[in-house]
Amino acid sequence: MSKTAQNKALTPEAFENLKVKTPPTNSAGFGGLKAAVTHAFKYIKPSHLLQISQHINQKGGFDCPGCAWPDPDDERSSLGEYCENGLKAMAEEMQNKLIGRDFFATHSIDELSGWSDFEIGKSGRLSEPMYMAEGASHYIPIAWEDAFKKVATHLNALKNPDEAIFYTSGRTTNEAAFLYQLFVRAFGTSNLPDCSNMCHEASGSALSETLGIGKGSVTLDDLYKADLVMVIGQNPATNHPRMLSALEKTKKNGGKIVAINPLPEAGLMKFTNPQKPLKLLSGGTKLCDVFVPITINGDVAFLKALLLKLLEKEEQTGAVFDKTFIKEYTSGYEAFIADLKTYDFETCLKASGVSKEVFEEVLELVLNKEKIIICWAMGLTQHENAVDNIRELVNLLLLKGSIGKEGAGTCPVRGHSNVQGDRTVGIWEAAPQAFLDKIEIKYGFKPSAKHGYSVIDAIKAMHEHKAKVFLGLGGNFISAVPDTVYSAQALASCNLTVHVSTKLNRSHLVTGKEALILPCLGRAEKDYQKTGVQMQSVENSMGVVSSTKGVLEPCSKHLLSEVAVVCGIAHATLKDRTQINWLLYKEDYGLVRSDIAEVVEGFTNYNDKIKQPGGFYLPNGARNREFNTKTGKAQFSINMLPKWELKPDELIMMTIRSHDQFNTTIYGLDDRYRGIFNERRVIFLNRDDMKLRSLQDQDVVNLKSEFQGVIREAHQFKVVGYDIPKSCCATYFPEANVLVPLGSYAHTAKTPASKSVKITIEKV
Ligand SMILES: Nc1nc2c(c(=O)[nH]1)N[C@H]1C(S)=C(S)[C@@H](COP(=O)(O)OP(=O)(O)OC[C@H]3O[C@@H](n4cnc5c(=O)[nH]c(N)nc54)[C@H](O)[C@@H]3O)O[C@H]1N2
Ligand SMILES: Nc1nc2c(c(=O)[nH]1)N[C@H]1C(S)=C(S)[C@@H](COP(=O)(O)OP(=O)(O)OC[C@H]3O[C@@H](n4cnc5c(=O)[nH]c(N)nc54)[C@H](O)[C@@H]3O)O[C@H]1N2
Ligand code: SF4
Ligand SMILES: [Mo]
Repeated sequence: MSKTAQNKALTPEAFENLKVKTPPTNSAGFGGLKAAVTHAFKYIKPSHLLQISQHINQKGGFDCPGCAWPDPDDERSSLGEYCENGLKAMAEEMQNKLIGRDFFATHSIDELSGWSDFEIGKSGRLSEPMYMAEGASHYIPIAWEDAFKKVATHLNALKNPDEAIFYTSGRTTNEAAFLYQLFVRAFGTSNLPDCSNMCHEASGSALSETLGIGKGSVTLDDLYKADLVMVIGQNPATNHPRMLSALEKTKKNGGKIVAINPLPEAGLMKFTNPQKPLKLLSGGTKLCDVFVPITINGDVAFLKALLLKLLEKEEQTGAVFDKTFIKEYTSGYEAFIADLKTYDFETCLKASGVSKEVFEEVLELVLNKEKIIICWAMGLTQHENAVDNIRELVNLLLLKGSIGKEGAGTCPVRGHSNVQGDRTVGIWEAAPQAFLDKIEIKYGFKPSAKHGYSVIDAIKAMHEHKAKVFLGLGGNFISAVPDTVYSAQALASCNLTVHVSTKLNRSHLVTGKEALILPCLGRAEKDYQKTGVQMQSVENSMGVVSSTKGVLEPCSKHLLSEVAVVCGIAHATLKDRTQINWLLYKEDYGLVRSDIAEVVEGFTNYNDKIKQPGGFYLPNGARNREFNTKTGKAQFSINMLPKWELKPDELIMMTIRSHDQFNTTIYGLDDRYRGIFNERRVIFLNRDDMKLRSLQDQDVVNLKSEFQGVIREAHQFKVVGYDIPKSCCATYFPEANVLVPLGSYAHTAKTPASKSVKITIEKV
């Protein structure tokens, strides 16, 4: 009998062979280089490795498909502008194994779903389009034109365009993303959920409201020039490794660094730049001046404690706040101060879990520094009060006048390599009317003004049979979203699920009645079209748009580019319902860029500017103290302390990334910087909490979360005693996603609260 959707969606509950070592305090250096090269050699051809390493992140080369950390504007290192995890991302994409009709004839989806995510990912690159018929057990080959027709037939059979969901993951280039959202809007819906909904959506909401732009304000150069950089809720050594080289420069220039994190993440403590061989001898740079071991979700409380003390000192000395800035550029100051005064310092500090000594050290720095940058990532955005976290840190920056000046500002560190660009060019279920108006003027149809489904809403809509076709441009929806069991039922209830992908993943196994896998080119591959090899473009975390052009031959001749897939689907679906000639765009991507230049702000002369080595900066009001908010000023905000409480036996759990994964893609089974080898089903626990529960290292436990009366369970995790605050614990994503309730998400932004899941544990 066929496995149920939920059984296929869950990661197998089998153990590998856990080894635990003392976590290192240093990061990168020889260890990182060695790990990356050894890893890469296992999966790709040596000649490919050489070509990749010469062109990745070089001007005129291709953009690393890893994270969105920017490349230096000036000189780029001839030793290579990439990191260990960039190389791993490439090795994963350029695997020398191919999977096609033989693979799928041999392995049923039931069988594949019993494989671990690591095994699924290592099966190879998808090499031809595949189709799964209703009731079938195996995928079979399908011709591209037939696949397009199949999608078109399903879409056109819907009663209402809002019954289709069009998901995007953040690797998609500007050109493909623009065409995709154009197609979706021409089809008649705004249902464009994306990975951003689960990622920095809360940053976007909070920053738009307070500073008038949903992106960060700093450049790399600012980071070098800051007096103080606060890194909150972020693990750069693993997730944005080259950020450590930038922080090393900050230090060299005399800047201080504070890390606020429940875990003493390795790279923040000490870093050896692998591109500076001499540093390897001297043992690296101590990066972090103060480490703040905060309790999970203690950030608003900690920031409030800081704000209260800053206010106290300002009232005593008048020398703490930037009063000229506040007067000229901000609004809401009085109300904000009045509200702040209703809080008690001791209560706030206690709620943050931070000691007075550590607090004083941070206070000293914040009091005395003028140019402050705050960097953050998922540790702040994946909570029910995520938007408050970010608004509160903006309050701090505003008081210090640390916005829109050299060496100061906001730095939300983005995840996927083009997640920021995708949003800029229109992947947004809640796009502003001004953007929709421009589409109407340019293309002569009226896009739906109704907001579409975000990820959470899309899952509910599928579950309630309000949505019946799911199409994913990249990504691995079922493993990335919360509440795996409910979400699997949602996907399985669709008439058709379609994934445009480079590699096999679990989402291909949790199918609708019918399913398609449409394989596409990767970043490093040459994109041959009628007018020659095409260049594309991406935007990094600091708003720089640059070109990316593949250098390797495509791994299979049956692959299409994402642009070609989108054009194929659009043409088959819309026929002559619009005046848009879809098939022309795929012959020359310059035509797409010409359109973007007309429709999206900041892209004038796109085709010329993209040729500049290193790309070009998009306009950024906050960077120039132009605040595009309701009041035209930077907005102070009022944020409450979060109100949650733990029952006596409960812990608060964050779901985090290991060093050997890119989101749902599992590179390997180690988490070297945390001393974990050969296992992913682990739970990091405070040793006192272990004692309380009579647990020993390596004991096997089951996890349970209860939310609004519904119990969710995840079985078989091994206990690891770790340096983590009391009552806090950590597991890896995606294994623990089954415990994240769909109904627990950030207010305003709807980011799943996957960093604050209340759980209980039970020894097996
Ligand atoms: N190699 C690699 N690179 C990646 C990715 C990857 O998976 N692998 N993913 C990419 C993507 S899409 C993203 S969004 C980014 C993610 O980058 P990160 O946000 O760095 O990733 P996470 O592992 O989710 O780590 C969150 C960090 O926040 C801390 N944290 C958790 N809860 C709290 C809290 O309440 N308060 C504070 N102060 N800290 C907290 C955790 O201890 C952890 O250090 O990385 C991108 N880059
Ligand atoms: N519990 C928990 N859940 C989380 C998070 C968390 O911290 N905790 N983090 C959230 C975050 S920040 C994010 S961004 C999401 C990530 O969600 P997604 O973006 O949906 O997931 P990824 O794992 O990045 O997607 C990997 C798949 O993308 C495909 N792919 C890779 N490269 C390309 C390409 O160039 N083109 C195409 N078409 N496909 C490609 C491959 O088939 C691969 O299997 O997960 C979220 N989920
Ligand atoms: S820091 Fe990010 S973008 Fe840069 S090489 Fe590493 S993974 Fe790639
Ligand atoms: Mo992300």
